[in-house]
Amino acid sequence: MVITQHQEAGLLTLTLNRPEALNAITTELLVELAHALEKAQDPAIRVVLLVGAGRAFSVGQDLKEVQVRTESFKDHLRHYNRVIKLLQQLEKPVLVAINGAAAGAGFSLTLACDLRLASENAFFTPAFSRIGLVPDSGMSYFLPRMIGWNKAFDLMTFSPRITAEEAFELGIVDRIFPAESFQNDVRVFAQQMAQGPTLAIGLTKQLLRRSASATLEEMLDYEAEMQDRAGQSQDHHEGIQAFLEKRPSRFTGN
Ligand code: T3D
Repeated sequence: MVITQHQEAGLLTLTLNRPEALNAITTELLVELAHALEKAQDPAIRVVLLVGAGRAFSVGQDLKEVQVRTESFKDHLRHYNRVIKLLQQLEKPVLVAINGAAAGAGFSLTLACDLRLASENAFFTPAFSRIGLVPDSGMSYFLPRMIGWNKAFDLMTFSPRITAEEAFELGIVDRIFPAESFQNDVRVFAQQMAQGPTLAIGLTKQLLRRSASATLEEMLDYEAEMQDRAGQSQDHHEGIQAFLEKRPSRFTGN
């Protein structure tokens, strides 16, 4: 298996497990990842965490595999696109831990997740332009929305290496943790999130996705619809009770 899975108290950790190849992405990896994300719809899973084994998150498409591939780029990209859509459609938070390099489609994968948690040693590079390709796997969608058109164009054109700190300043990275405690810090962060109001967080994710292409009127209606769902949840009831009883909430994600 090139995607390994570990489930603990509502947190599903999916590991890109080709450390000897810096988690370069193969068709096998994409198929396994898509399968794991489909299974992550299980309500018992409240948060998904994507990590890379070894010293990199992922260096993108395995360029050795490209040499022996017979299908067209367009056909091959269906495997990537399936994964990107599943990451976005999951009605629960998807976190990604970036321990080292995130290059090419490895960078794109991180952009499709909801929060990027980086080690201070992490670095990012679009990489596509260096090998005469255009950005794919959603990079041209997510990056301009995160950092603005001109910065996205600059990064995607020149493919510099940007450090975790630079990515944080740009608004790509959401948290930076020290390298020596990275794994533990990420696990604690993710476990805490998995004990939160994950149903409401999942609905918030849907709101943000819709807002990328909706009018204010459409968003006001959609917010009302989502609030109706959140307002009927056990978590909302528990949140009110906990507030009135002056105690911490015990959310279940229901
Ligand atoms: O359908 C399609 O195929 C289109 C989809 C495209 C999606 C894409 O992701 S295209 C972009 C693919 N990725 C790249 O072009 C990145 C290439 N790698 C690099 O630029 C650098 O390796 C990094 C900046 C990511 C990391 O640099 P560094 O100095 O930490 O490591 P390194 O020394 O360059 O690489 C270490 C080894 O990993 C090395 O192998 P060796 O010499 O030790 O045997 C290198 O060849 C290998 N490696 C790195 N990236 C890839 C790779 N092998 C296969 N595929 C890679 N993408």
